[in-house]
Amino acid sequence: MPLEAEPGGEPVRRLFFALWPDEDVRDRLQAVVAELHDRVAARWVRREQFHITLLFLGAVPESDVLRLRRLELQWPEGFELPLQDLRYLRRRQMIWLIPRKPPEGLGRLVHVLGEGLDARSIGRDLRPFHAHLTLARNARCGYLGPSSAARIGWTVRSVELMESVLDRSGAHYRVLQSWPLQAMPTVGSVE
Ligand code: 3AM
Repeated sequence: MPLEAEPGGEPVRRLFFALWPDEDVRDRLQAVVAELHDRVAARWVRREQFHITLLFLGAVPESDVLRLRRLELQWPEGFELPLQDLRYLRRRQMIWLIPRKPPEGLGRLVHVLGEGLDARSIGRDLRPFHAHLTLARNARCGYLGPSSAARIGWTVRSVELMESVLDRSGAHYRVLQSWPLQAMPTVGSVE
């Protein structure tokens, strides 16, 4: 299905699925930005906007927004998501924070979500998923080097449906719906 707005004038909203960090993870992400801020010219993502995009839906007609908010899927288990590596994408002028090895749980989640949307004929961007958290855009820098702060352990327990609202100052994101993932097995539990 195309991502463009439906013909006929039905209102559309710009939506995507994402992982939305808690305040503690946001603090640590902000510390990474603070460390880079003075030596890299860039448009830094604001603390309240940090997220990891899982699937981009684009312009969704209002009638599908309700269907999406009521989405019921066999959600997989939550997982640990370590974000260790800074990556500078020179051509796109972006700075990403990425997991060195994306956890299997993350791949499973994106897969379940994609299959669930396809089964309901809800259109989405089909480009392959690359796990990353965008820290900056319009970045001009050389080698970033390791960041002492970039050892972020994030326990992912939920998945979010996000709305992106564009205004003159850029995009603002808000959580439209959140689904808890299955509880993780307790480490060290004995039969
Ligand atoms: O989380 P990041 O910053 O990587 O780049 C946009 C942002 O991703 C991406 O969706 C997230 C929230 O806007 N995005 C925007 N337009 C897109 C498109 N047409 C897109 N991703 C895929 N296709």
